[in-house]
Amino acid sequence: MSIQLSPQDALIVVDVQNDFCPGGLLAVEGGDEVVPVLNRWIDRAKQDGAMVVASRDWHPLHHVSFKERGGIWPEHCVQGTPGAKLHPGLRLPEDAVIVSKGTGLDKDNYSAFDDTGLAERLRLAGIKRAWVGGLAQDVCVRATVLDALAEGFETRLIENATRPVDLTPGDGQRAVEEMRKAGALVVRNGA
Ligand code: VGL
Ligand code: ZN
Repeated sequence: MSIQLSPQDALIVVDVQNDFCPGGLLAVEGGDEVVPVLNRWIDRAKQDGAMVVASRDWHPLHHVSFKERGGIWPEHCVQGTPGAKLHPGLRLPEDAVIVSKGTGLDKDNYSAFDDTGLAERLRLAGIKRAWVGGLAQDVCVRATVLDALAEGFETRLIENATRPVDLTPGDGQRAVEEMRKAGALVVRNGA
């Protein structure tokens, strides 16, 4: 494809972690299929001088979002466990910015912008546009895209670089529509 990025663009790779991939504790169907797509976008970002950000869900044991605490999710992405590691196939550059979220025992964060300082960091770097892909489409990608828009970034969802949890069938498609209505441009082509 021929999309041109620039130093005013940031690629935000959301939660591409083992636990969200097949075999993980909160596996998203086809979750690992986003890896080669995102690797092409990472290459493009590096070539064009864009910033690469990777968020990770990074929960303490007994996190409030877990079923044992009355939350809706099975235990997942516990700090320091293999499941919390970024997918080994993801080729992040050395200067990628890593953002950890969901680190408080009693608070969950779905968005890579929530309590992370990411918006300020992007603004300081002169970033105007955010391109978002990763997992899961209807949970943390959705929240990240909506926050990126609210923070004033021109925001693009890389739809084919996402997969939904679909706790209720159709959640993914509804989330895409919601992101579009909020002002996100939805792109599907590879980098
Ligand atoms: C996520 C469920 C629970 C996500 C995180 O990254 O989409 N989903 N925690
Ligand atoms: Zn989580």
